[in-house]
Amino acid sequence: MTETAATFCRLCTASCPTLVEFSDGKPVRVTGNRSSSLYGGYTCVKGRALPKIHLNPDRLLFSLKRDDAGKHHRIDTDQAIAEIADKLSSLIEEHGPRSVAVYYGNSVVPYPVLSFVAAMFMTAIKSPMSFSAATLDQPGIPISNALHGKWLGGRTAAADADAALIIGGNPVISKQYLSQNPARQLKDRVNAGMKLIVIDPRRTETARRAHVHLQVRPGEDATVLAGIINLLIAQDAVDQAFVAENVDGLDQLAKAVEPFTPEYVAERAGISGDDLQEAANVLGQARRAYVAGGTGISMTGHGNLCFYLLLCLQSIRGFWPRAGDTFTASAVLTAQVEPKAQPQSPSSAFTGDALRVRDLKQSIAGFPTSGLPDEILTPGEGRVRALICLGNPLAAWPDSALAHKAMSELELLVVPNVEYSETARVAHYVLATKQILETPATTQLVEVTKNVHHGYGWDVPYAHYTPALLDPPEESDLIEDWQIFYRVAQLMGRPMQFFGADGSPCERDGEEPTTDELIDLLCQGSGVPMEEVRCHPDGKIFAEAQQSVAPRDPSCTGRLNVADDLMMAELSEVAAQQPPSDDKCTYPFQLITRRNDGVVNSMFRRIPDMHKAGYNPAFMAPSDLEELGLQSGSLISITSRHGKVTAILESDATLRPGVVSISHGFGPAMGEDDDPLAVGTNVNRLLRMDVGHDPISGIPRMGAVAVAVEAAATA
Ligand SMILES: Nc1nc2c(c(=O)[nH]1)N[C@H]1C(S)=C(S)[C@@H](COP(=O)(O)OP(=O)(O)OC[C@H]3O[C@@H](n4cnc5c(=O)[nH]c(N)nc54)[C@H](O)[C@@H]3O)O[C@H]1N2
Ligand SMILES: Nc1nc2c(c(=O)[nH]1)N[C@H]1C(S)=C(S)[C@@H](COP(=O)(O)OP(=O)(O)OC[C@H]3O[C@@H](n4cnc5c(=O)[nH]c(N)nc54)[C@H](O)[C@@H]3O)O[C@H]1N2
Ligand code: SF4
Ligand SMILES: [Mo]
Repeated sequence: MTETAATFCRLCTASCPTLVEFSDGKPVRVTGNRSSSLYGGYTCVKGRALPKIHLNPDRLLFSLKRDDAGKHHRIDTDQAIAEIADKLSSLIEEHGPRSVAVYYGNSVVPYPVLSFVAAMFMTAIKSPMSFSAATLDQPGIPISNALHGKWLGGRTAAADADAALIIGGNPVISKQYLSQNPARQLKDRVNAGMKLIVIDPRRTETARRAHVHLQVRPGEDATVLAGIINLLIAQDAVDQAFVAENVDGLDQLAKAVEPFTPEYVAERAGISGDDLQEAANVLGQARRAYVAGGTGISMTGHGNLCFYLLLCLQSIRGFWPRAGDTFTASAVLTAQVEPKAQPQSPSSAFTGDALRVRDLKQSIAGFPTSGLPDEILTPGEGRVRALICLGNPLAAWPDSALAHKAMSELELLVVPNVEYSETARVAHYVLATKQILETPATTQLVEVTKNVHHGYGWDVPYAHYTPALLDPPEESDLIEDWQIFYRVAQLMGRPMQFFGADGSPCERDGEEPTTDELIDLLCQGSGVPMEEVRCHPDGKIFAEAQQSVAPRDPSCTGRLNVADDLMMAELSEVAAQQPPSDDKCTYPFQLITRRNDGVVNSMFRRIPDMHKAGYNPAFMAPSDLEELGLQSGSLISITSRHGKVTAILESDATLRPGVVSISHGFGPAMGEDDDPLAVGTNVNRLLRMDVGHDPISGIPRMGAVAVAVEAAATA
C-alpha cells in the first residue's frame, strides 16, 4: 500500500518542505512539496536520498558497549544508560563537574529539542564544559558582532537589496544564506536588477550569476575588503547622516585602510583593479546591500577581521533596516523582541572563563573546540575525562591523529548515532538512536540559530512542524537523543529544569515528557503558539507575526564601532605581512575548503549509492594539471607541513590556478586502509589544532594552507 505524508527535510538547516511516499511502511520516495511558495517544490539530492538513509543496511539498531580489547558488543540501551549515569556520577564525585564535557556537532540539527535538553543537562550537573562545532565553523560572526555592536533593527532582507556581496560562501550548494531554493532566489533577484558580487577563488555555482566575480587568492579577503572600504571612503560613498547618528571610529578606519590602494590590493590578492573598482561602485551606489560571509573567509586565519570588515562596510554605507522596514527576524517559534532602528554598543568578545591549555579563552562563540583534545590529554585538576559526543571528531576535526588520541584516552566516550561513524568506532558506548522520520520536530532550532548567524532561517515569519511518520523497525532497541540526557540526569538524581522560548521556567510533574510535550514546553511564550503551528502540515508564513522596525528610542545612546582596537591591530598586521617565501618552492599550492553537494560533512557517505562518486576528489585548475603532467583520475599525494594524504585528482576549470579545493569529512577510519577511491581522503590529516589557530576564537587554520602536490607512488 502506498501513502504520502507531508514533512520537512532535516538533513540540513534549509528545512525544505517535502512529501514522503511510503510503500508497505517503508519510505520509498521524497519529492518537494509544491504548496510552499517560498521553496517552490525545491529539494536537493541529499533530501531525495532520505529513503536510502532510512533503509541503510548498516544502520545502528542496537546500542554497543566496548570491551577491554576494544571490541563492540550489543548492550541493552537502558542498561547502557544506567552504566553511563553511574560512571558520570563517580567521575563528578572524584574530579568535579568540569570532568564532564559535551560536544555539539551536527547530530543536533535534525532534532530541535536535543540541544536545549543537553544544555539543561549540563546546567543540572553544573559543568561549564560545552564545546560546539560553532568554533570550527564561523566563530567570527558572533565575535565581530560583539566588537562592532549590533543593529537592533535586524538585517537587510535579500528581497529588499539592490546589491549583494557573497564572500567565501556558496549558498547554491550549502544553503547557508538564501536557504530556501537559493539558485532560484539568486536568479529571480538578479533578473529583477540586483547586482551580485562574489568573492571566491572558484567560479562557483553562486558566482555564475555574479555581475562581478573577484577570483581572489585564498586568504587575501581582509586585503580585498579593506580595499573596497578604502575606495568607498575615497569616493564619498559614506552615508554621513547614518554615521553621525550611529557610528564611531570612521576616521580611524579610514586611516587603517589607506595602505590598501586598488593597485596594492589587485597585485596582492591576484585580482583585477578594474573589477575591484566595479565592486566598490556597485556597493557605493546601492541603496541597500545583502552582505553574506561564509566558511571560506572564516578558516584562513583572519575570520574575525573579515566578518568585522563586512559589518564596517554595512555601517559606513548605512545598509541597515530603518524605522518602518520589515524585520527579517520576526519570531514564530522563538520569543518576540522589539526591533528598533538603533545600535546596541559593542561588548567584550570574551566571557572571562578559560581553558587550562594553550592560553585559550572562552569567547562569546564558546570554548574553543580546538582546545578540547588538549583538555582531555593534559593531566591535572579540571581535566576532561568524559565526553558525550554529538558529532564526528575523528572525521571532522583538524588533526585526526590528535582527535583519535584524545578520544581514546577518555575514561568515558558516549556517541549517540544512527550510523557507525569513525568516532563511534572508538566509543565506550554507542547509543543507537531514532531517525528523522521516527521523531516529531519543529523549525525552532533553525530560528534560534538565525539570531547568531543571519545566514540561517527565513527573512519572513515561517515555521513548520512535523509529527513522527514512521515507527522504528520492529527488531530494534532505540532511544531518542534527548532522552539520553534526560534519563541519565534522572538516574544521577539531578533532575533538570526546562525553560520556554521566552526564558520562563516550565511547570511540570515528574513524569518523562513525550517529544511532543517537550516541543510544547520549549515553545512556551513563542511568537506564534505551537498549537497554531501544528495546524499547518505544509509549513506556513505566519503573516500575523510579521513585525516592522520601530523608530529609535529618544533615550538611546548606543553607538556602533568601526575601529575596534583588536581589529585595527590585526588589520595593520595584515598590511605589514610578507607572504613566507620558503613556501614558494616547498609548498607552492594552497589548500581550500568546499562543500560537497551530495553529503553534509562526514554524514552517510558510506551508504551505497548515496552520492555520485563516493569519494572527495582534489580539484585543481587545468593549467596546474598540465604543469604537473597529471590527468583527471591521477592518484596524487598532498603534503602540508603537518601531514601527507593521497587523493584522486580532478580537473576543474572554475578554479583559480595554484589552488587545491577538496571537501572535508571523508577518508578512512583509524586503522582502515588508505583507499581514496573507495572512502575518499581525510584532509584533516594535513591540518593542526594548535598551529596558526585564531587567538580569539581558537578556530584552527583550515583554509589557504600551503601544500605540495605530486603524483603518488602507486603500489
Ligand atoms: N578541514 C575541514 N574541517 C572542517 C570543516 C572544513 O571546512 N574543513 N568544516 C567544519 C565545520 S563548518 C563543521 S560544522 C564541523 C562539523 O563537525 P561535526 O558536527 O563533528 O561533524 P559532522 O560530519 O557534521 O558529524 C555529524 C555526525 O552526525 C551523525 N548523524 C547524522 N544523522 C544523525 C542522526 O539522525 N542522529 C544522530 N545521533 N547522529 C546523526 C553523523 O553520523 C556524523 O557522525 O566540521 C568542521 N571541520
Ligand atoms: N551540501 C552541503 N551543504 C552543507 C554542508 C555540506 O557539507 N554539504 N555543510 C554545512 C555546514 S556545516 C556549513 S558550516 C555550511 C557552510 O556553507 P558555505 O560557507 O557556503 O560553504 P561552502 O559551500 O564550502 O563555501 C565556501 C566557499 O568559500 C570558498 N573559499 C575557500 N577559500 C576561500 C578564501 O580564502 N577566500 C574566499 N573568498 N573564498 C574561499 C570556496 O571556494 C567555497 O566556494 O554549509 C552547510 N551546508
Ligand atoms: S537543501 Fe537538501 S538536505 Fe537541505 S533541507 Fe533541503 S532537501 Fe534537505
Ligand atoms: Mo559548519
